[in-house]
Amino acid sequence: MTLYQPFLDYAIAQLQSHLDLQPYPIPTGFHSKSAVVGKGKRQNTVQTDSYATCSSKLRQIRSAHVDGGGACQVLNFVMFPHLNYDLPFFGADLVTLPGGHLIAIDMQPLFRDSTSYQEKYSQPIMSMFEQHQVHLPWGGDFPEEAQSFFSPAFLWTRPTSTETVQTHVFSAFQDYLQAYLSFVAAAEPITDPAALEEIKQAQLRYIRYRAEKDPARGMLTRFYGSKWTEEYIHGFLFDLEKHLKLAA
Ligand code: DBV
Repeated sequence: MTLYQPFLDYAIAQLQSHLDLQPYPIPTGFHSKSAVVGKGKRQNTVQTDSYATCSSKLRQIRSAHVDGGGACQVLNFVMFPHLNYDLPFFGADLVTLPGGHLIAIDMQPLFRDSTSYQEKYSQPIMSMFEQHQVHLPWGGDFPEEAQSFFSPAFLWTRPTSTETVQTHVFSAFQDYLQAYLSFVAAAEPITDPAALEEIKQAQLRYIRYRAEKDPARGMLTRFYGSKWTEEYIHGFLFDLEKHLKLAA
């Protein structure tokens, strides 16, 4: 059992009970990848397992779970809505490296600066956010250009103990996931062509940013090489552009 397996198990169980899940293909060679890294006593196997599914409102639900034993534990879990919904993205980046834990959990907005969007998708979760922030204080240093992709309810924290991850972070993850699933349940399809175009542009902006700035690129490249890593990022983790090209 790894640090983040209970998070993934919880998420999958919730998805199964609340959504009409359908299979989502994982490209060949990306289901599970492992490599032996380090030398001598520090030699270690690092395995990355992928999970993917989808539903009538969510285009892609996917995770990358990296198990590098004591040296590295990561769960990156994202839900990407279909382009005919104004839903935010659900994003969780749960990272444990020798230097410590780094936790990002959010419902990342399509339209960061729209008041009506914030009223719809951030206001309802602000009290939940504030409750969790008591135990999970702001984590400091944060890439400036990433700010437009996060909501006012962005939980960004660097817990100093693993126990905090297992208790407070896990509880926050559960609450955000639950709240997201209720937004999904309430979401109605958008049909206005101008609104649809804005959603598509916002989704592309987000996905391009994440693919280009993926903070895991360095780590994954070290483990598995650059060819595998770039294909994983563009062909699976952030695959909207690939799918739009295939559909064109
Ligand atoms: N992050 C991912 C994916 C990962 C992943 C797909 C498969 O988007 C892991 C794995 N995140 C990961 C790792 C690190 C981080 C760090 C391994 C540590 C990198 C290192 O220290 O070497 C939020 N994640 C981070 C950081 C941020 C985020 C801000 C700190 C790195 C930095 O300061 O640049 N999550 C990240 C982010 C967005 C998001 C920027 C979005 C817009 O959702």
